[in-house]
Amino acid sequence: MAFELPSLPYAHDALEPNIDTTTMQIHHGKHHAGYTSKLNAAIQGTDLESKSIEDILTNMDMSNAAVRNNGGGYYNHSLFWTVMSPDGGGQPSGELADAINSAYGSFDGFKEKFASAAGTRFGSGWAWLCVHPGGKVEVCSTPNQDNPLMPDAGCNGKPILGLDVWEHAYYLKYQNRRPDYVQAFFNVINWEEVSKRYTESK
Ligand code: MN3
Repeated sequence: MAFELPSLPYAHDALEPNIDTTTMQIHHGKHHAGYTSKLNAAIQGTDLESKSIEDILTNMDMSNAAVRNNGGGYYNHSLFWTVMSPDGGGQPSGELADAINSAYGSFDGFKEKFASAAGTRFGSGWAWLCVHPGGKVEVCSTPNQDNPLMPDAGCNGKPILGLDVWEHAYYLKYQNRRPDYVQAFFNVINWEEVSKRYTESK
C-alpha cells in the first residue's frame, strides 16, 4: 500500500508570523510531497511495501540511500506538522514536564539544550526530543533526513518532538538567521500533542 501525503492539520497561514505561509505551502506541498512519492517509488515491488513506516525506519538498511532519505523525509515531516499548532507555545505540564525538569533542570534548561542541538547541526538535519523506555527524555540531532528510530542514529529513542533545520524550512523568512527561526518554533510547539506522544511512547 502506497504512503500518502498527510493533510496539514491547519491552514497554510495558521502559523504566521512564526512560520510564513509561502514556506508552509512549498514545504508541505512540494518537499514533503516529493519525499512521499520518492519513498513509494523506492519501495515499489520490494518487501518493504507491506511494512509500516516505523518498521521501515527501525529496520533500516542504512546503505539504501533512497529509502533512508525519503522514508526519513516522509516520517519526519509527518511528525513535524503535528507538533506545531496555531494554539501552541507555552510549556508542557504533567509527566512530560516532570521528565524534562528531571533531565534538564527546568523548561529553560531544555530550551537552551534544544536550541543548541538545532543551531549547531551543521548543514541540513533535525533536532529532536526523544523518550527512552521508562520515560527518560533526551535531546539530540541527526543529519539530513535521518531519524532517531534508525539504527545508531541520534539518541535512539522514540522521537516525540522534531524541528526541521534544513534551509528550506526557514530561508524565505529568516535567511541565515536559524537561531531566530528556532526561537519562533517555541511559540508554536503543540505541547498537548508532544505530551500525548510521550505517554504513548515511554
Ligand atoms: Mn523539510
